Amino acid sequence: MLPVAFTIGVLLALVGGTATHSCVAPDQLVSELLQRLEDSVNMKEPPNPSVLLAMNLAGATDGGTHKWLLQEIKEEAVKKAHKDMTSGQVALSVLALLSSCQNPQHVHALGQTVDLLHILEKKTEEEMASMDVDGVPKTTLYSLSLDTLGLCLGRTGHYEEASMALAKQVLSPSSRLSVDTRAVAALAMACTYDQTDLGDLRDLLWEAVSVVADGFLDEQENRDGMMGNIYSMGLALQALGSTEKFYAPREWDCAQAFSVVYSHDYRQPMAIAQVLPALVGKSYLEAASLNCATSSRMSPSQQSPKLVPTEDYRALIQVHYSIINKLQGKHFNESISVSVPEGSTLLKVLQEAEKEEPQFFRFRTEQTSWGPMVVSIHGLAANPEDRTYWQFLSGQDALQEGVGTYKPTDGEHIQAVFSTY
Ligand code: B12
Ligand SMILES: *[C@@H]1O[C@H](CO)[C@@H](O)[C@H](O)[C@H]1NC(C)=O
Repeated sequence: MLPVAFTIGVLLALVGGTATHSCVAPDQLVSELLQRLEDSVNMKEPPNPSVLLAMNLAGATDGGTHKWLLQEIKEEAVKKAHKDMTSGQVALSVLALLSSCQNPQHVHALGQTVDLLHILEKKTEEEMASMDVDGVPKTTLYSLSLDTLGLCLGRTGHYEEASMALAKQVLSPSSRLSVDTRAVAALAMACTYDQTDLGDLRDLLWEAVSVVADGFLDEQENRDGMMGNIYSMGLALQALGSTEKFYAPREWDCAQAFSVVYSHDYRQPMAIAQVLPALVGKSYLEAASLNCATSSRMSPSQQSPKLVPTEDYRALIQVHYSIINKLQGKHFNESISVSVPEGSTLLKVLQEAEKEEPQFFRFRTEQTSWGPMVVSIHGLAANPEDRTYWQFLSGQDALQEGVGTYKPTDGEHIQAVFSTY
C-alpha cells in the first residue's frame, strides 16, 4: 500500500507541483476557490452555513470573514430556526457550528439561547412522520439525509430510524434518487454505521452504503469520471472519499474523478462549498472532528484583481421561450421570442419576455443558496406541499443550472414546464 501511494505522490509532485496525495487538489486551486468563497460572503444575503462548513473543512478559519459569518449564522439560528427554517437548513447550520467547534445545543446570540439540535430532532420527526404516512418526507430525501447526518454527528435524536428509512429508499429498485441525494444519504448512513450497536441495522447500512458507492464507481467508469452532472461531483467525491471500507477491495480511481472537477471552473458559492471539502480530502462526515485551535491554512488575502466588466458592444441573440402548464388548474402553453445581448443569463430572457407580454410572462423569483429560483410564472406558483415546481428545459433536456447562471445561445428554445418532483 505505502509504496504505491508514495509513487503516485512523487509522480504528482513531478507533474503538478505541491500535491503529496493522489486525491488532494493543488494548493493553488484550493486557495483560488477559498478566495471565491470569501468574496461571496456579503451583508445583503442571508449567511450561508455551507460556506462556513467548507471553509472550516479546508482549514481556513482565520480572518474577519470567517468570524463574521459564524456570528451571522448564530443570529440567524436564534431568529429563524424554530419557524422559518426547513429541517435541512437547520441541519446545515448544525454542521456549520459543529465544524466551528461550537455547541449546537447552546447557540447564543442577540441575548437569546437556542438548542439547535433539539429543533433539528423535532423537524426530523416531522419529516419521518410524513415518510410513514405518505412515503415521502415533508421536504426531500436530500434534506432528510442532511438531518440524519446532523443528528448523528451531534449524537442525539433518532438518527438510527432515519438511517434505516434512508437505507430502504436507497435499496428500493423503484426509487430513483439523484447522485446528490444518494451521496448525502451515504454520508449519513456511514456516520450511523460507525455509531450504532444494532447489528441488524449495521448490516442494512453496510449494504446500502456499498450499493451507493459501487453505483458511483460504476458510473464513473462508464462516463469517463462523471457522476451525475458537474454539480453533483462535489458530493459524490465526498462520499467516495469517506466510504473506502464499504467498497474495498475495489479501488477508486480518484485521479480520474478529480480531473473531471479540474476541468470545470466553479463560480457559484454553493457549488464551490460542496466540492472544496472533497478537494482537500475531507467530507461533511468530519464536521464534528476538526481541531479548531489551529488554522492549517492561511486565509486567502484580499488582493486578487477584480475584473471590471467592459461594456462593449455585444451582438443580439434570439431566444424562444415557452411556458407550459398541463398539470394544474387552467392549462396553458404560451410562446414568445425575445432578443437579448449575447452572453445574457436566462433571467434576462425572462425579464425581456415579461416586459413585452406581462399578461403571460409575469414571474417571481426567490433568493436561495443557489441563486434566484423561479417560484411562480403567469400567476401559477410552485408549492412544496404538492411538490410542484417550475422545471426549465432546453429542447428536451433539463437545464443543469438555474436562470441566474444559465446563458442561452442564439436560436435556443427554452421551456418552463410546471412539473412535480
Ligand atoms: C431538492 C432539489 C431541488 C428541488 C427543491 C424542492 C424543495 N422544496 O426542496 C426542486 C425539484 C424544486 C429543484 C429544482 C431545480 N433544481 Co435543484 N436541487 C435540489 C437538491 C437535490 C437539494 C437542494 C436542497 O434541498 N438543499 C438543502 C436545503 C436545506 O438547502 P436550501 O438552500 O434551503 O435548498 C433550496 C435551494 O437549493 C433550492 N433549489 C433547489 N434546486 C435549485 C436550483 C437552482 C438553480 C436554484 C436557484 C435553487 C434551487 O430549493 C431548495 C429548497 O427550497 C440540489 C443538489 C445539491 N447538490 O445541492 C439540486 C440542485 C441545487 N438543483 C439544481 C438544478 C439545476 C435545478 C433546476 C434548475 C432544474 C431544472 N432544469 O429545472 C430547478 C430550479 C428551476 C427554477 N424553478 O428556478 C442543480 C443546481 C446547479 C447549479 N449550478 O445551479 C443542483 C445542484 C443539482 C445538480 N447537481 O444539478 N431542485
Ligand atoms: C405548445 O404549443 C406549440 C404550438 O404553439 C406546440 O408545438 C407544442 O407541442 C405545445 N406543447 C405542449 C407541451 O403541448
